[in-house]
Amino acid sequence: MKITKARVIVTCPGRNFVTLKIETDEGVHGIGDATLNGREKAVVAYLEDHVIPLLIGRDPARIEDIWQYLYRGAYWRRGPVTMSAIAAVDTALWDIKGKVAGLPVYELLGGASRDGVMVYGHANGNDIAHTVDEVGRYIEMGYKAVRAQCAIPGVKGTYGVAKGTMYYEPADSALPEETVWNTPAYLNFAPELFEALRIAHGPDIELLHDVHHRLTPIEAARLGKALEPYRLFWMEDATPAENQEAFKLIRQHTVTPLAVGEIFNSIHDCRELIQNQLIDYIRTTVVHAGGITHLRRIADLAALYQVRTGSHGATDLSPACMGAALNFDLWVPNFGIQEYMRHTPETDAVFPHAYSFSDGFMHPGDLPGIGVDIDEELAAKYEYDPKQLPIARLQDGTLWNW
Ligand code: GCO
Ligand code: MG
Repeated sequence: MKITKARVIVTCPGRNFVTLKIETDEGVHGIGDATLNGREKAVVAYLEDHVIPLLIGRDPARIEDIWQYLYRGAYWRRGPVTMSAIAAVDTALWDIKGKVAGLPVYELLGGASRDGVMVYGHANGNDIAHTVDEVGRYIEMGYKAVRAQCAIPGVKGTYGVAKGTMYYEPADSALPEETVWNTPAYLNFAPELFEALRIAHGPDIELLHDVHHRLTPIEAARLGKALEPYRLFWMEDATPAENQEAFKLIRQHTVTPLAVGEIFNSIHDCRELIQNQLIDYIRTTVVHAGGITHLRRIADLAALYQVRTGSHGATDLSPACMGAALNFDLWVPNFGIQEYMRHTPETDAVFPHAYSFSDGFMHPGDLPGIGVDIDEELAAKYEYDPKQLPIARLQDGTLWNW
């Protein structure tokens, strides 16, 4: 079998998605997500100009060799653009291999390790009462785990303010919106929020929280300690993690479990965090961390240290990524949880898929491959629409971390 053609499809059914479609001389095709939120066109160019010409004529069965060829062969290694492009190729090739074998990708990886994949949803509120209600709504829908984010009183436009409830997109303007960040107000407020959530919803529901890189290590340590009575499933991205050693400081002060890694793209970004047991969950995902082939290496390293997976699953990842991720999750022995922010019906229609949600768990379905396809005719109706994530500034105007 040979790769005869590969194309990049850009569509915006409410938000931008980049998809690579690889076709073969035997009529089998595969797709992979290549969406890099806010920097979509960089991956399109990387694929079209530098990757697709290298694929034509290759045997799509040689997934590992093609991965190594694109990674080592480029001379330039790592980085979100490179790794998202490689991920798209890798995912499409696993999709093809599954279709050729007549098996879903989780069967190729070694078969199911569990019956379903526990997912968490996003509850956002304008104040504590609203957030309590929103978490309640997710519990009613069957969720066993919910991420809770809430606007901080008196701080305008803080992260987590609900612009919509079930569907919202953080990247929502052509030029970045500017928001204000206030660490002391947040640190005072966050424990109050989780106290209210435990009082309202009891001890069993899993609660998660995303700090979005807003704290310094010692502030993160203080927050982790303050949240201990409310038994979080995890505290996510408490501080920027380029400096992996920073997590030592957080770890020394708190037993709140730590999750990090949604913006990592290589095993080297998390190697020290994992080997030094500084985190509990690794959030690298198929599309931004080099595809199934590389994510498997990260998960295997993590397993040695009882670190579990908790892949990023916001809507800036397309259903093609979600299908691949769910196949991965169903297999991976050290699975922890999967994020699941629901795509809009428009997006679901562009990407027909086999995966499903029931009572807090998801299943990738049993279609051969990743179980997701793209309706190209429908995709063509939604033109690319530039959108960026907001930025955060401190009250004195200093640019802060998003
Ligand atoms: C998450 C992410 C989202 C981001 C989005 C930005 O944990 O799902 O941090 O909240 O806003 O993925 O690209
Ligand atoms: Mg996050």
